[in-house]
Amino acid sequence: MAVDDYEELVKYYELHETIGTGGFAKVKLATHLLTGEKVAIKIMDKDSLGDDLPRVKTEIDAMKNLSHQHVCRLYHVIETPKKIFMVLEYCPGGELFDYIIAKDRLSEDEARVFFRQIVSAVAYIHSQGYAHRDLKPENLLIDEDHNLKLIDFGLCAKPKGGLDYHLMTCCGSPAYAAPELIQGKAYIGSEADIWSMGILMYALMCGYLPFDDDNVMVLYKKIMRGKYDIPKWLSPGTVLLLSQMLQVDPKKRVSVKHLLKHPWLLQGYNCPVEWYSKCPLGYMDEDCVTELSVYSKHSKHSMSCLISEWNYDHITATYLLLQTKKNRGKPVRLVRSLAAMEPSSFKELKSRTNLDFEEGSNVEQPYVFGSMEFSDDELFYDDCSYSGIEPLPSKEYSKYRAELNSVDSAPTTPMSQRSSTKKSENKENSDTKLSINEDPFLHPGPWTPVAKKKGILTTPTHNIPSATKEKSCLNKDTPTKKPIVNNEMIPAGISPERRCRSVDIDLNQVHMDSAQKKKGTKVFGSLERGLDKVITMLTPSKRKGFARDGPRKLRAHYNVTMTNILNPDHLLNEITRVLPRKNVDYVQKGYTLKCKTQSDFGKVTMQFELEVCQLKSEIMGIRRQRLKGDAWVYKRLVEDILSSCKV
Ligand code: H91
Repeated sequence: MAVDDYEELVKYYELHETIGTGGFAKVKLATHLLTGEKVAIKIMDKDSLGDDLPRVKTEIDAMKNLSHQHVCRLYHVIETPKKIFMVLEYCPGGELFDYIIAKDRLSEDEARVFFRQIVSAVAYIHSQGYAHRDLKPENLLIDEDHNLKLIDFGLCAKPKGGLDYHLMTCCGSPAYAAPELIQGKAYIGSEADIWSMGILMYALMCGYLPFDDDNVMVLYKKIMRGKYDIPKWLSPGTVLLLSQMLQVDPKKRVSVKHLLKHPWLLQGYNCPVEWYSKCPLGYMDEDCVTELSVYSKHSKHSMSCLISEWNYDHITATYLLLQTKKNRGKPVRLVRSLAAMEPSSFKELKSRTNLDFEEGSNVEQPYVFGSMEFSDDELFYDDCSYSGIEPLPSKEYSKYRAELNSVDSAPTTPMSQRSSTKKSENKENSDTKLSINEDPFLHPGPWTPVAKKKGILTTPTHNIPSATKEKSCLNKDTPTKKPIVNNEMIPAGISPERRCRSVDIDLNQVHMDSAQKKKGTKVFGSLERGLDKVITMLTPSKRKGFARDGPRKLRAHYNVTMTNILNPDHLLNEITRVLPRKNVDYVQKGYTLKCKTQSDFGKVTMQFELEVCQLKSEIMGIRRQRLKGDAWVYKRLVEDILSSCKV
C-alpha cells in the first residue's frame, strides 16, 4: 500500500480490515475520527479501473443525489492521483444474500418486512429519475437496526428525458435481467427493475432463483419463456404477486406505484409502503450545525454555508455522521480529544482503542492545545481559517454553545430546499472567505501546504494557473462545483502508515442462543436458522480470548457453520483434503484458507475464505466469506465442499 495514496484518507479515518471486495473495488471498515462512527470505505485503484471508470462516476453522481432510509449513504469522496475513495454508510449485517442462504429461505412475514423496504428504496430512486438495473440480494445490505440499504449504483441510469425514456444498454446480472433487456430491445429502466424485484422476492422466499442455469443461453431461454416452479410453501397471495412482477411483457408488469399499496405488501400493515425520504437531501439539523460551529469556532451561519455546499468532503461527512449519531440517540458531540486529530504516535502512547469511541470514555474529555507553531501559510487565513479553530474545552464549550444559540439565528432548518441543485445559490450566500475548501475540523497544528496533486473529482477551478490545472475524469457533470483551494492544509507530523495499520476487528462476533445450537444436516441454513443477530464489533482490547497459535474464538453468526469436530487441526486437514477435489486453490494463513477458483484461461472466477474458528464450549466452526464471484455459484460450491467434509 503506497502511503501517499492514503495520506488524505487517514487524516480523517482510522482504517481497519478489508470487509469485502466488489469487482474492481476493495471495501474496508474504518472509523471516522471526529464522530467515532464506523464507515465502509470503497477503495478503487484508478489505473486498474480502465473501462470501469465511467461506472464509478455514475455511482458517485447518483449517490450524491440520493438520500433515503433504505439507500446506503455516501458521506465523502476522496480522489488522489492513484485512488478513489468512497466513504459510505457501514452495514454490519452484510449482504441480504448471505442472510437468505443462512436461513435457507425467509418466512412470508419476514420477506414482507424486507420487501417493503426494497419497494420503498426502488420507488424513491425511480422518483428521482434513476433506474438501478442491478437489483439482487448481494446489493442489499443489512444495517445495525436490521434494515436494508441498497448499494452498487454503478449500473444505474438516469435517462435524460425521464424514466419513461427507453434505454439500450444490457447490464446487470443475467439471472435477474428482464426478458426485454436480454433480447437487446429498447427497454424502460423502471419496468426492468420490477422484473428484478420479482426475482429478488422469489429468492427471498425460496432460497434459490426462479430461472437458473450454468449455461447463459439456456438461462436466457428460460427467462424469455417466463415459466418457473411454484414451491408448495408459497401462499396464493405470494404466487399472485410474483406472477404480476414476473410478466414477460413489460407492459403487463405491475408498476411500482401499484406495488406501494399492493394487498400482499399491506398484509399486517395498514399503510402503503412509505417511499418518500425521511432524510431528504440538503436537510440541515440545527443541533448538528451548532455542534460543528462550536467545535470549529465558526458562526452558525458560516457553518451552515459551508455544509450547504454539499461537496462530499470532510465537512459533508462530519455533518452527515453527526446526524447519524443523533438519529441513533447518541450525543451530538464531536470527539474532543487529541486522538481524533493528533499524530498517531501520540495516540499510541495513550494506547487508545476504538472502545473509547464506543464507550465514550474519552469522548467528552476537554482538549486544550499547547503552544502551537504556525507556518507562514497559516497567516493567510483569518476568522474562517485554520487559526484558532481547535475544539473548545468542555466548560467553555457549554458557554459558547449557549451564547451561540441565543445570538445566532442563522437559518439551519428546514433545508429541504437546499438540495444539490440549489448549491450555487447557497454558495453565493456564503462568506467568500469560506468558499475555499479548508477543513475547519482539522488540527490547527503546524500546517504544511499540500499541493493538490491530481484533483479529478473536485477540480480546483481557481487559484491555479490554468496550465497546471489537471482534469478530473469523474467530475464532468457532477452537480456540485465550487472553487476550492489548491494548497489544502494538512497537519504536519501525521504518520499515515500507522493509522492504516489494521486493528483486526472481528466481524463475526455475534451472540447465539444456546437453544439455537442444534445440529442439522444443511451446510448453510439449518444449523444457524433463526440466527439473525446483529454483528457486535469487538475491539482488540476486548479480545482476551484470542490465542495466536490456535483458531480465533468467534461467536456464532450466520456466516459460521458449526461442526462436531473438536480438534481444529483435524478440521483444517479435512477441508484441505476436500478443496483440491473441488478444483479450489488455496493458501493457508493460520487457520484461514484463502480460496480461489479459476477459469480454464486462468481468470479468477471466485474468491472466498474458509476459517476454522472456535465457538463456545470448544465447538469448532467454519467461518465462510465470499470475496468475489457469483453469489449463487459460491453457495453451491461451498455447500458442496462442506458437505464433502466429514464434519
Ligand atoms: N458485492 C456486490 O462485504 C459483492 C460488510 C459491509 C458493510 C458496507 C457498506 C457499503 C458497502 C459495502 C459494505 C459491506 C460487493 C458498499 C457500498 C457501495 C458499493 C460497494 C460496497 C460487496 C462489497 C463488500 C460489502 C458487501 C457488498 C461486506 N460489504 N461486508 N458495509 O458500491 Cl454503494 Cl462495492
